[in-house]
Amino acid sequence: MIQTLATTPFDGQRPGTSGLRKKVPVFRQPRYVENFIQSVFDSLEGFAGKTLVVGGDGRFFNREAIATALRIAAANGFGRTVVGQGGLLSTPAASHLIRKRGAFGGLIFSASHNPGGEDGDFGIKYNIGNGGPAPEKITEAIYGCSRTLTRYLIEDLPAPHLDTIGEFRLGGMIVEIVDPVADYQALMETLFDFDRIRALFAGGFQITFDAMSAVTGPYAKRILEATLGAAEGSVINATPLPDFRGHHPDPNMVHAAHLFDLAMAAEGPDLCAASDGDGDRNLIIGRGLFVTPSDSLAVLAANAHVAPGYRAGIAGIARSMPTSQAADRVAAARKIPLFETPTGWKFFGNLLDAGLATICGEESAGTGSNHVREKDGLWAVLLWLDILAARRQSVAEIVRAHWTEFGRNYYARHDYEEVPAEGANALMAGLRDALPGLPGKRFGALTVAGADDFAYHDPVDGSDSSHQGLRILFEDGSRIVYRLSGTGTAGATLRVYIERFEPDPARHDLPTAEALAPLIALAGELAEIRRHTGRAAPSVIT
Ligand code: G16
Repeated sequence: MIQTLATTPFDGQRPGTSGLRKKVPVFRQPRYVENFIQSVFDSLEGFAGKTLVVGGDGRFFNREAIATALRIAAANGFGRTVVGQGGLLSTPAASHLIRKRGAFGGLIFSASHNPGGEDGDFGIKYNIGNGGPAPEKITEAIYGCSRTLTRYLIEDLPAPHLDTIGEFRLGGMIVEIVDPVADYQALMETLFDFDRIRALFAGGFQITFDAMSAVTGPYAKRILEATLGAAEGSVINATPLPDFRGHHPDPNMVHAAHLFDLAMAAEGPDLCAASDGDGDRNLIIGRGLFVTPSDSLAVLAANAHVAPGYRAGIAGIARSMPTSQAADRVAAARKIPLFETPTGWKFFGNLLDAGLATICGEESAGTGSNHVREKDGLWAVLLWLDILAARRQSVAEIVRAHWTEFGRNYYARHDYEEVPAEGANALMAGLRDALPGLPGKRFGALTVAGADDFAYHDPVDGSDSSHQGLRILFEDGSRIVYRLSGTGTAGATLRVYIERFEPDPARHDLPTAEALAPLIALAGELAEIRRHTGRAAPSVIT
């Protein structure tokens, strides 16, 4: 029976860069999940009898939240929900299922790379019918609904058990529990030359893929080991756990430092890779060489045509504004357009739908293509493998050849995590005020060519997004960018992105910190980072 229960709004249910993210205890408050999901449905129209895809990354509270969501979806009139077995679906696999099933949309339960467990983070994201994150127009409507909500609808029957594959009835709705890997694997087989990659592994190529005790374990085990023949044990931390074994499932140089050490060993694997909590991010380290996400985007875009799914070439490349300009050089050389968007995968959706861009990427370890409408960690690893198999060179050889051809964009991101919000806001406000006075100023060898607060005009739907990060551009092509993260759950996180272009191959082997030293010092001075944050050094450098 459908119940209509009274409720009152919660403050702060505004989706950020990637859905609503809060601490688990916040989500566990009575009516909190109910309110948000009802607000999502209240902001939408025309879904009666339609299909909703539901899945999550397996973190603590995943099953409870999904059970609640199913009961609310049934009460609101969805005809069918397609749910990954065990409540698991990687974010890219959910995106694919939405597209494949012609679903109205999907709910993804994840806080991505943020830590899990009872006191960790949780999140809910709504994706639209193209498979991608809801655009700002919808997330703002959800927020609007959450502020005036007075009731929610819920089916009073229990949701079916999530572990048994098959179809079950929940009130007027069918709940279909599916294998989370099968459709995704089938899609990958259309994009890449699996025989060629199989031959690569048969020839002794070694990979270590760290699933970080998160959702990609079952995907990587079945695709890399069972199908492509990577040695058993190549996929480590392959069982999704509610607390990710107490780690941050964030594939960066801090939380996956052990992979870096492994890859730097003389006898290390040919490729070390990892994905994050929900499977949309990737880390790529070849033996002896870490590949920055920005470089990875550029290399993948330059070589994608070797893979069957991209043989016809790519229509364009899109990158988020703070991502390095390495991809711009590939686009210019190949005479294809380059789109610079605000941070957030949702900004790529229109470009992909319109066929303007084929490959997209972000400095935050995300790369993807028009095969789904999310970034895709395992896809990036498979494309790297296909390129390695086709070119018969090592990761380091391919990246060095790329730098020789296009030049090298030295790049680093400095994060100041969980700093007081007032200090972070004051830093941004002070710097924003100072921007008009910067052009023409000289700082040592650097001269400011321009400075602005990045704004984006979407060429497809004409929407505008302002205040997307402060940019200081120098005459030699170097850049410093400042942004406040939209995905943190405590205080504020200041991100400072630093980049310098080096055309001379003789200077492509400097340590990044050394290559960027003058810019790093200047970034601290210009924004008075220490005064505003109280921090002498960043908490994470990626
Ligand atoms: C999300 C978004 C990405 C964004 C990243 C970092 O990734 O989908 O587009 O680049 O957050 O955002 P911010 O700098 O605002 O923290 P994920 O993997 O967390 O969903």
